[in-house]
Amino acid sequence: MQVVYSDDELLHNPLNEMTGGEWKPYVESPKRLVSIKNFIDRHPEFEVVDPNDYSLGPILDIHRQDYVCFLQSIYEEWVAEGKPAEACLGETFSLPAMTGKIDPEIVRKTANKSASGKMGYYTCDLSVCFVKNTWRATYASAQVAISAAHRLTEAIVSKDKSQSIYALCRPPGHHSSHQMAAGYCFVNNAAVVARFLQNYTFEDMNKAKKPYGFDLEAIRKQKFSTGTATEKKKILIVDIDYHHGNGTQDIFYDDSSVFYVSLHGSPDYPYFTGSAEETGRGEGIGYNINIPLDPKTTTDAIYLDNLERVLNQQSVVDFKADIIIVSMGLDTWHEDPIAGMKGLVDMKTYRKMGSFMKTSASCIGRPVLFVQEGGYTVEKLGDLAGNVLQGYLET
Ligand code: SP5
Ligand code: ZN
Repeated sequence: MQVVYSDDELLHNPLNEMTGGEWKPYVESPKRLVSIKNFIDRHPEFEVVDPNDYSLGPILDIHRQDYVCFLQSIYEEWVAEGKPAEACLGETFSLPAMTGKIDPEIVRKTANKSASGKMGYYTCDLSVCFVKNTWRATYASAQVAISAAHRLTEAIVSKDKSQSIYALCRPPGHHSSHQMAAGYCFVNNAAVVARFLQNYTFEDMNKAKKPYGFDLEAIRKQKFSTGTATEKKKILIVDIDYHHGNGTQDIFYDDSSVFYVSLHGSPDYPYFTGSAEETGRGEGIGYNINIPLDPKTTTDAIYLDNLERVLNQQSVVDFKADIIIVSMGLDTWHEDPIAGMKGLVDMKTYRKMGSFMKTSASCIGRPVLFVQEGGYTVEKLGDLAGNVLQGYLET
């Protein structure tokens, strides 16, 4: 299996975050990726490949232009205002209770007058922190995912025997929505590739592909394009991160061409989303399934039973997805420092998660793109990721 990875993803390295009323070392650390990469390097069934550069085009198919400008420039503006260089963090958030009755365009203009205003407008919690190279790492993470989608498409077009790939992404993506950073996430990598697979023909992808070389100024000036595909592929996103992927759900909530399924711990972060009653809106009704699980009582068997059941559920099978995207969080593991289900204690469970992505009725015979999300037990991450991927490969 190919693994797309870039060293640039290590450059986002905030010192601390505010968690549960305390300053703690930033949990979403570059060491996470190093741990997974070490495992990958030691196992010959994996081949690490570099990303290419597909410009901002695919990112702007998901995220608003003003939000992407914010990601690109907020850190410099923060420092220029004389604020601390080690932590650019929100302090006052634009909740509907404060701004809901005002014309949204006026709120947007007012928010954009200061760095703190922008942070409160475009972020929603204290696990979002910008440092000097946050945008550089975020851009790399998105290009890693997009490159993986292009390679997977190549395998599909040439009818290769192996149609799976792993995007070793960091920062993660699933809490980020059209114009919001949240929960360590800045760009929603899984959502970006879902749309990229839908909007870009293989020829569009080939045309958009450039050698990867990060040049901040060049990217600011670049012209972006989108794809020309006329027939939308159907994408099934299976989110097995411990946390509910509120961003991914929000992005595709009205959309019947992307089916979002999430298993997650509840009650827990992000606190306001993830209920089983959230089933989609408008055209999207029926294309969103949430399975909240009690982190205190969920065991290996209960977790696997729920995953297997939903992946064999009639509505998901009838969707007849063209491609499966797995939002692969590894923070369900019982020892996770900020998450974890108490009863998920068996590494073999992760192997079975991987094998379901090949054998279940909704996934069988489909190409699979694994996108890395959360997971914070640094010393175990290599084994956890490896088990999911090997479970898939060995089935
Ligand atoms: C991608 C991802 O996994 N993001 C998760 C972001 C979670 N941030 C807030 C965590 C708050 C958890 N508080 C738990 C305290 C444990 N002692
Ligand atoms: Zn998570």
